[in-house]
Amino acid sequence: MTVDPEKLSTLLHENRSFPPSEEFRAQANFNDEAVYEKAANDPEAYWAEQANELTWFEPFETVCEWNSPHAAWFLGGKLNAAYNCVDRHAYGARKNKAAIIWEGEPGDSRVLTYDMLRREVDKAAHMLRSLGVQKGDRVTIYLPMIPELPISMLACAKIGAVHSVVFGGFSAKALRERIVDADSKILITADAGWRRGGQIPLKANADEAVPDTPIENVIVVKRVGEAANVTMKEGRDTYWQELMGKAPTTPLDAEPMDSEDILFLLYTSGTTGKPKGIVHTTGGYLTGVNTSLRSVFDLKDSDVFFCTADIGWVTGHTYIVYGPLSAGGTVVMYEGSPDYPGRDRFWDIVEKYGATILYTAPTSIRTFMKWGPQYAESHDLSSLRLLGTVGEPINPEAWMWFHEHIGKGRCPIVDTWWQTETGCAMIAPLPGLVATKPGSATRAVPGVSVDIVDENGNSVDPQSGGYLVIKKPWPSMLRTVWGDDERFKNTYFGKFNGIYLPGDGAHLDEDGYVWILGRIDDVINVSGHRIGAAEVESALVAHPSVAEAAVIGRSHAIKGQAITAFVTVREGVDTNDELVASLKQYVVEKIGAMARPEEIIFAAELPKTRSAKIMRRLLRDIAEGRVLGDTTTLADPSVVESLKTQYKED
Ligand code: 6R9
Repeated sequence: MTVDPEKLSTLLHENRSFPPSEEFRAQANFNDEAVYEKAANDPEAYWAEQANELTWFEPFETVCEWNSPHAAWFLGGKLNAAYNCVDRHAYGARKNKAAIIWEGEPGDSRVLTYDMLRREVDKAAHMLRSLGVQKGDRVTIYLPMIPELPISMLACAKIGAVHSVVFGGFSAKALRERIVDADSKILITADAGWRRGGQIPLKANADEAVPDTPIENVIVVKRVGEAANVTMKEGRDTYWQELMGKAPTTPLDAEPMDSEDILFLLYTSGTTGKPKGIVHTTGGYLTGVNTSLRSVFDLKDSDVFFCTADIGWVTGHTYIVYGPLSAGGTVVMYEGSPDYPGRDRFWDIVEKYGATILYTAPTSIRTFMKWGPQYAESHDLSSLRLLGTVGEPINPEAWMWFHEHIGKGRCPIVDTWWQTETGCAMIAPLPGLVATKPGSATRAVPGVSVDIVDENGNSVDPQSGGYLVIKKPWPSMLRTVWGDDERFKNTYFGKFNGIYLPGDGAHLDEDGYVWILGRIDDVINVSGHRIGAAEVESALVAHPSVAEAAVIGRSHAIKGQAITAFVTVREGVDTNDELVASLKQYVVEKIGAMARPEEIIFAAELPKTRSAKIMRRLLRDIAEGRVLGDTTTLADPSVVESLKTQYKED
């Protein structure tokens, strides 16, 4: 495995440290250092204790069964995720507490108390049942960031249906692929979504995606209204508002689910062209995410938790829906873009709703840095008490900017490393216990054991990079890849037997802190979004002018990484600007706008090893203008020379 030496040396020189203040420590939910040791000595006892924070219809008998690489948690237990996130609060002391504070991009807003949320979820659950949805059926949800999105997810959970949320930025083709893979009969979408004042044509995309899939019913939330100008297909499409109007208002009993029943699928990119449906189950996932809110995010009843992610990604699933709501918290959910109508929109929201915890991505922080601190300074941010980041490694400068300009030097920052597959934060400080260092996610949370190993699976010396691994099962781990258990085994457990391989490189410092160095596989992280190089490549090679394509991520000051595509065209094709535009558009149509290549480089040939493997490392070196590494395995060294010259000219 190769580690970027420049990156390593910058990180090794980072020695600022920020211990928790006495004040923060004193009030923190987790403020006894002994929790780490206790959990390490007996992880099952720790997780069982955490699981008992949930409401179980029937208690579990076995904490964990590890049939490597298959884990099962809290066996014998029965519970329901929606009951835990909604009913137990709505029928209790939190009845009139705000569960979701929603802000629409145009400035409209809606507050749902736990009681109101319970009514909506029950109605939606009745609606789904009336359309024939049964326990175990998959429901695909393709919605903008509007309250109907968490309501739909929770309605599925309430009746034991499996939701598969597809991010609204995905194209019709990507949506279709996910519908087919999940074999969903129902699609919930909206006429359109608002983004920077413009519309995202969700219904039009759905119309293109649905034909010849198993979808029988499309439920359409009217969000934009007239202006969206949609056509409804007779016998297939019905407005959400119409169905909800007809749905019974009687409370609906939650389906008692086995702990290991599937809660949801969420597709994520891997190293092949086909996205993986990550499978999460009920008891383990909910235990993990609920614990995370109380431990890493120190959630209290008085908190207002603002997570800026989209629910279409795992961060939104865990830290807008299941985590905060299972813990009885108040979440702020924002529909639109951070710069609409002005660049102070997030700060306006923090001030307006008195957000106390803000969880966002390094790419957003770098954008705010570029815009300057004046936008944050024009708002009262004194309600904030804790900040968090996720999605990619945060560079120490961005961390310091966040600390100074948003946290005003007094809010701890939790840099949380995790993945769609892990369900919730795995490496992150407990803010009342762990001193933070800018750029490090610090150490594994209690009950999780991480290590950094070499090719042979042996722990590496501090300061030399290696593969990040998780050595023992944890409750919120993925259970399999939907419909492809072989892929699950090979991808995550193939390299080191029985040890989970996340696909990230990392190193430890002398204090045992983990520093994540980024992906070691061909997954590109653009603004915190995971995009498989192979997915973009297969989109490109489907274009009639393309013979071959190799796609890499190169470092980018704001996005973290940007996509560069090296393309060989077919005989006789002109490599002009028009073709560049057409190729970029082609990728947008196949995957979505977030996968649009930043640049397309035409190459007469791609550098390959003698066994015909494309040498992406070399392409990355070329794109980042670095001195080239080892080229001895190259079949034809002249290919690289000509590419280098050409890249400079471009
Ligand atoms: C939650 C989420 C997972 C990949 C992961 C890693 C990168 C996420 C990070 C981080 C460094 C952090 N990543 N958080 N890298 N520090 N705090 O983002 O899930 O979309 O599945 O992406 O993101 O490379 O492997 P997902």
